[in-house]
Amino acid sequence: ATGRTTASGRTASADHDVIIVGAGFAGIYGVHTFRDQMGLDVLGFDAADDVGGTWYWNRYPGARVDIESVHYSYSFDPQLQQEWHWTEKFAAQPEILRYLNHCADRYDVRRSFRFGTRVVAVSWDEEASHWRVTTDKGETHTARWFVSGAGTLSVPKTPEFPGIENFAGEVLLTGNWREDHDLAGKRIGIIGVGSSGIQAISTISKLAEELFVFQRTPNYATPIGNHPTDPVEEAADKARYAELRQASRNHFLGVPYADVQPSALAASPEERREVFDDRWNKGGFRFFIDSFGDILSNKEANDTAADYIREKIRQRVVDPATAELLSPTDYPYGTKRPPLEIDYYEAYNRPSTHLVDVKSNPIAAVTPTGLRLSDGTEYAFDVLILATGFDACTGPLLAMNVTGRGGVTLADEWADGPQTYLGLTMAGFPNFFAVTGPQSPSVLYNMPLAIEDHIDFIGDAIAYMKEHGHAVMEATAQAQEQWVAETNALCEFTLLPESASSWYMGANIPGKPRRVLVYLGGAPRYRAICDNVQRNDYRGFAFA
Ligand code: N01
Repeated sequence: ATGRTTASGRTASADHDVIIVGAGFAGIYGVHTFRDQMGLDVLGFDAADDVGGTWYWNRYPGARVDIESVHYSYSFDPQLQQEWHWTEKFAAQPEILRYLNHCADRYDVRRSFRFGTRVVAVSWDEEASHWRVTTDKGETHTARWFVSGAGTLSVPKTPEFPGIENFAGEVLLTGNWREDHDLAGKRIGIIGVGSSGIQAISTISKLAEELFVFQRTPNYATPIGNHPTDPVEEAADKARYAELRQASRNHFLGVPYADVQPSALAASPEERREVFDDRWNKGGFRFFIDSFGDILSNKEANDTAADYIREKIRQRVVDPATAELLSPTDYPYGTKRPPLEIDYYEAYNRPSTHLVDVKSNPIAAVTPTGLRLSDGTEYAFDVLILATGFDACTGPLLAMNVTGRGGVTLADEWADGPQTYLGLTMAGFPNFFAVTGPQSPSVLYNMPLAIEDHIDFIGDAIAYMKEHGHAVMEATAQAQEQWVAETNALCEFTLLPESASSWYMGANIPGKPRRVLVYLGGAPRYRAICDNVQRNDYRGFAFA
């Protein structure tokens, strides 16, 4: 308990210094930092039965990371990164979950968490200057600081298909897939061809008796280029790990790529093809982020990449009509988050895998035996898989029913889109921190590094408050207004607004305000801004 005198002169005491939600990458590092490095009293909650976060909930077949595992991992413990061995270049979900379990043991974080416990309300107690956190067990706990490590893609989109409750078979959600399901030899229907759908389709196509893919918007998928870890490469990486981490943190996306060429349009067609071929063959996000610097900002440059991908699709898919249907034409490449794939397009060369266009002929209803389209066509299957995405970035925070100063709810504050300062704090919500929150680089910055940076910022901010005897820290309305304006302005320099259904823009959820949810200035610029804020006595924050 932390007794102290509040601004109003009352002595208040909170049960804990910090309450943190989520036991994924953020919660594990958060507990380690706040509890073990800073000596704070920390209580964590997670709705899951154990650690893992995203990698706990997404056990669908084919789930795999799409940033190289040597980079998509904690950087804070040099010994950990030397000792840990990734078996593949891009680890699959079970291996990442093993890694997070190892970390949970290594830093002994489980004892600070209450698992199987969902936070249902978070309210600021003005008098006591602390947060009251209520769980689905009906308990309320208090803490001076509240830290959300609830993630960005953790609230699956609510199914919007009438009749779904009458489906006789199993309905499985990729984003809430907690155990193995035997899909071999079954007839399966899957809705959605985002990153989750594409990974699941590629894997399930190989084992299903029949697979029906219901596609509304085709995607631009490029090869991940996975392979078993090469021991020589691993040794070389480990020998210069610190340097690699530094290079990652200095890169827009948080990966140590350094081959990006300035402009697709400045290159001759031959040079351009050479670059695209090279990045295509190297795999990972090299094609997207390490080919040409103007792909996300110039439509003509973007067209060259989109044409190249469409050509590849035509080469890989035997049936021309299917290839056509799989080729996106009505939005620029990269304005929806680009998926990485293994054998995805080849799945459609199997006679047992059927692509069904539900854009021209929308889904009308789920029936007891399958699915009916608007023109009356029916499809029958045993299992329905929803790979329909998430209420991204804002969803996880709003789901906790947060109420700030003066009884103002976050839902009301954000009715027209998120309002944050640095994508980490909100005016009117003192001592509240959202790790990888909306309007931070989050999903466009290698997540473990983005998380470490935010946890470190929060730790430093708490230390600063303690050092200066401040009870409360809060973003000013003015700093927040400027941040929101800057985030929105940066988006206007990109092609993102041209995509009709991208979750980057909140456009995948009916009724959600269409606002960019990510800071698009890149991780290095963002980190420089945060450093500057800290060096200037937390400019943009008010203390009491
Ligand atoms: O979700 P999505 P996701 N009727 O929103 C379709 C990360 N991730 O779970 O585009 C018919 O991308 C929807 O169609 P449309 C990654 O950041 C990473 O796949 O709205 N279709 C779309 O095809 C990713 O971006 C990995 O027309 C409907 C799909 O469902 C993010 O998570 C792996 C529909 C949803 O795609 C989300 O990916 C997996 C409807 N009513 C995920 N509603 C890695 O590789 C939705 N759809 C690390």
